[in-house]
Amino acid sequence: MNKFRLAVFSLLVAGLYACGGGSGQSESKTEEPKTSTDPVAEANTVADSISLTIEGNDQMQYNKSELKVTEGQVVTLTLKHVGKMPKESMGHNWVLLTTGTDVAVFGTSAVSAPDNGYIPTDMEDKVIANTKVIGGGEEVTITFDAPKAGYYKYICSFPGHWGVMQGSFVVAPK
Ligand SMILES: [Cu+2]
Repeated sequence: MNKFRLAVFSLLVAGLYACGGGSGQSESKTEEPKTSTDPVAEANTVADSISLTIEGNDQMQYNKSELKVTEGQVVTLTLKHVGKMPKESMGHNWVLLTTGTDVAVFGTSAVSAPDNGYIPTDMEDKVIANTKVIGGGEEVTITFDAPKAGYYKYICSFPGHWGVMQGSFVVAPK
């Protein structure tokens, strides 16, 4: 019995020495962060780019009231006019405005800028990205960098449309 205990004790001591050894300790230290960091890093990985599609119709409506992206993403946005009316009477575009832009002022000013795609020339600095105006059956695609995290507004700046055709563009933090 005593012999057995002694044997177990010496095994434990041997084990402790082995674990306490320089190489044994540093090995377990470097391995631990590896296994705990990797899954987290993977969970936080965000795609470098994102593709969005939004439709406009002959009833003066977008089919989406909110679009979401993540900071730093390259955004490819396609606007489809799923109606049949020409762009002279039911044109649509998609205009992403900087935070704090007065949507009503922008939308009202746009009326006087048909030659500039209904982007008021004195408010171009309020535009983060925009498509040209399209008519029924047409579509247009633009690519731009997502702005910094926050809440933005997008509108159709075709005369009289901004009041109904607008939505939120949400940029999530990375
Ligand atoms: Cu419109």
